[in-house]
Amino acid sequence: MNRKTIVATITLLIAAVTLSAAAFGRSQSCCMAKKSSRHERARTAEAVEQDGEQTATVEVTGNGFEPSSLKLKAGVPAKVTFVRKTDETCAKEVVIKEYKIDRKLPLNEPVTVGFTPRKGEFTFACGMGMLRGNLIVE
Ligand SMILES: [Cu+2]
Repeated sequence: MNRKTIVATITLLIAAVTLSAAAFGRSQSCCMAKKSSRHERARTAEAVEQDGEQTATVEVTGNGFEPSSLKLKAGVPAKVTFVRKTDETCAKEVVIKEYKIDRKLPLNEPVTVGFTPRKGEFTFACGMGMLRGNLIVE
């Protein structure tokens, strides 16, 4: 083996190690992302209150509505923004029957619905009521 071959071999080895390390890192973070989204799904989110209104965002993903449970304050005008992030879902619209809300959710287009919640528990759901989430109003 001449010097050039040795240098080329070492360079290749370093490249291979770097690539596999990068791939490992990616698979690690992908795994963690999955874990955290599963965690997210079980989570109850709370609306943020500011300037006399409360706002929150709910995403439609492959897991359904995330978060699947949303806490709101009674009597404070609410703006809840729904964003559908996937085509692999039947939740292409959102229905909140008690507040007469029925809106189409175009892919990746935020749709904000406004209503003033009253105390109680309500459901937001897809058009057929298969995928659903809860509004907890206190
Ligand atoms: Cu559905």
